[in-house]
Amino acid sequence: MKRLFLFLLVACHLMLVAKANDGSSLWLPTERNATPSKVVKGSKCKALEELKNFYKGSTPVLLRLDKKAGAGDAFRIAADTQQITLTASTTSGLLYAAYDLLRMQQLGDIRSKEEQPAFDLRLLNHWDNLDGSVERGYAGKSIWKWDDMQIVGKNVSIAPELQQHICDYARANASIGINGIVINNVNASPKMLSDEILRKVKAIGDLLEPYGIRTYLSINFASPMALDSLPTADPLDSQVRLWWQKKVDEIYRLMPHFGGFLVKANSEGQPGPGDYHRTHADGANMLADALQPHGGIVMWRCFVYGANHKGEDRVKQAVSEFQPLDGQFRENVILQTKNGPLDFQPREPYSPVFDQIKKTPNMVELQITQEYTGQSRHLVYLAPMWKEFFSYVEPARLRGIAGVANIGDDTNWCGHHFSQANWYAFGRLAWNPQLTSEAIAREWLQLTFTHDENFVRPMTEVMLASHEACVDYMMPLGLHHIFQFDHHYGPDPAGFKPEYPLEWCPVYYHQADTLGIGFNRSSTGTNATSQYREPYCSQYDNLAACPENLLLWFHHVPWDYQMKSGRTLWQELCAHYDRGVAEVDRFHNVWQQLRPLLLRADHNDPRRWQEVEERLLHQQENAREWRQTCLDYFGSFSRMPQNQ
Ligand code: GCW
Repeated sequence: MKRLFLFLLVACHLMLVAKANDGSSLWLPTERNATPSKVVKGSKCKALEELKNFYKGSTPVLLRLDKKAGAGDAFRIAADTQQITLTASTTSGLLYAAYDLLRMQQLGDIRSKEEQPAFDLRLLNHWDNLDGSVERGYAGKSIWKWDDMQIVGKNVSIAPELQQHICDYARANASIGINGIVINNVNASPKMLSDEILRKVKAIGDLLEPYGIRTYLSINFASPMALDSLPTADPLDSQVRLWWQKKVDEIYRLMPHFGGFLVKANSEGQPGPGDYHRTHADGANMLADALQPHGGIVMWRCFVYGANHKGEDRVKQAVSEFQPLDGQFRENVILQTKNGPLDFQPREPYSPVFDQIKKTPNMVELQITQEYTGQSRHLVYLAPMWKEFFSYVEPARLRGIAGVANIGDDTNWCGHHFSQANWYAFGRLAWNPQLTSEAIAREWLQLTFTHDENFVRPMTEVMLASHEACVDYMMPLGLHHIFQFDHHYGPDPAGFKPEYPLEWCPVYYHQADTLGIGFNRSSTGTNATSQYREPYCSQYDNLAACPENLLLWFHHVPWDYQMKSGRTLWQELCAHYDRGVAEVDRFHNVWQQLRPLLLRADHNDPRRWQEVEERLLHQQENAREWRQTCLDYFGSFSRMPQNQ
C-alpha cells in the first residue's frame, strides 16, 4: 500500500514536471502520438514524419507532391470532413503545409487555404562567434557547440544532445517558414573557412537540410591572407580570385546545398575591397563569380560608414557609397540593408537605400535580438515596428528578408519568454508581411501559453502597446542613439568620448543646446531628407509637415515650439517619457492579475510567470531611469520645469 502510494506520488510528480513549461518547447506542439498516426499518408519526407508524430485528428491526411502545384515553397490545403489533402510541388512546400496544419490543429480551426511566401529568402543571421559568445546575444552562449563536435576520420561526430538541440532549432524555424541561416557573425573570423570548421558546418547543415533550411556563412574579406598567407586580398588580383574560387569549390564539394556568403566589408574595422582602393562592387563581384557556377549568392551589407565618407552625416553614407555603384553588381549579388539608415534604433525612418538602389536586388535586415530595445530584459514586441517599415517599403520590391537572431543556449532559447514572440513574428512576417501584428501576437500567445481568452486578450493588448511604450520611455519624438556606450543598455544622453568617432557619441545625435533639440537633416542642415522619394522627401524636410514621431530625427526644434497637441516641445517630451513609464506600470499590473490564470495553465508551476514578473519589475525601474536621466539632462538646456 505504502509502495503504491509512493509510486503514485512519483508518477504524479513526473506528470507535472513533464507538463510544466519552462519555455523550451517554444510555440510547437509537444505531445507526440504514442504510436505514429495511421491516418497520415504520403511518400517519405520530413512533413510525413512530423504529421505522424503530432497530427491528432481522425480525418485522414494525404500528402501529395504535384509538379503542377505552385512554385517552390507554395502549398495548398484542401480540408473537408472526409479528407485533408496537402499539395505542393516540393518537399519543403509540403513541410510548410504540415506545420500550417499542425498550427491550425493547435488553434482549433482547420481550414482550406493556399499559401505562397512573399520572399524566397527568409533568413536568420546569427551573430555567433567561434568562441561560443554571441555578439548582441542576450540569451546565453551560442547554440553551436563547436567543441562538442569531433572530427573522426572523414566524419564529424556530434554529441547526441547537441544533435537533438539543433534539430529542435531547425524544427522551430521551419514551423514558421524560415528557410536559411547564416551560422556566424558578420564580424567574421577567417577561421570559419578552415577545413575543420567547414566540416563541422557541413555536419550542422546536414541536420538542417531535411527541414528545408539552407546554410550560409559570413566571411572575412581578408581570409586569403589570414588562412593561406597570400600577400593581398585585392579582389582584382588573380591569385586572390583563384583562392576564392577554390574555397567555394571546396565548400560545395562538402555541401552541395550551400547557400552563399554574407559580407560586412569596410565597416567598423572589417577588411574589404576599399583596403585596395577597389569598390564594394569589385569585392562583391569577385565572390559572386566564384559562387555563380554553383548557384550561390552574395548578400553584401550596406551598413557602411566612416570609411569613404568620413564627416558626412552617418545616416546619408550608405546611399552615398552604394548608389553610384547601382547597376555594377553581378546578378547573384543582393544588397542587404538595415530597416533604418542608422542602426536598429527603437524608431527610425526607413532607409533611403530602398529608394535609391533600383537596379540591384535588395534585402532588408531586421534585428530580432533586442540590442536597442531593452535586450532580453524588456517586454517589447517588435512586429509593429517591422510592419511600420513595410508601410514605406513594399515587400514586392525586396528579394529577401533577414533577421538577426535572438537565440542562445538559455533554456527558453531567447532569454525573455516574450522575446520568443519576436522570433516567431519575424518568421510569420517573412512568410506573409500582410499578417497583422495583432493576429501574430494572438496566435503566438495561444500556441505558447493558453487559449484562455482572459489571458490572450489582455496580453495581446500589452504586446501591441509595448513597442510604442519603449520608444516613449527611451527616445520619443525621433530622438536616437542616446544609449550608454558599447553595451547599448540604458540612457547616456551626455555621452561623449573624445577617443571615439563622433558618430558613436549620443551628443552628436540629439544636438541639444539652449535653443532646442534635434538633428537638422533638412535642406538647411545635412540634407539627408533629399535621399528620400516623394512625398517623404518634402514631408520630412518641412518642419510643419514632418511626422511628430520623427521630428527630432530630421529637425533641430526650439524648446517652445508648439506641437499639434498644443503643448510646447519640452512639455511634449516630458509627456512622452511619462506615458512610457505609465505604460510599463500598466503592463506589470496586467501581468500580476494574470498570475492565477497562467499558473493554472502551467499546472501550478510558477516558473514562467515568475521569470516574466522579474523582468517586468526591472523594466519598470529601467523605464524610470530613462525618464529621469533624459529629462534631467535635457532640462539643463531647456531650463524649463518638468511635469507642467
Ligand atoms: O548595431 C551595430 C552593433 C554591432 C554590429 C553592427 C553591425 C555585428 O552594435 O555589434 O556588429 O551593428 O550590424 O555590423
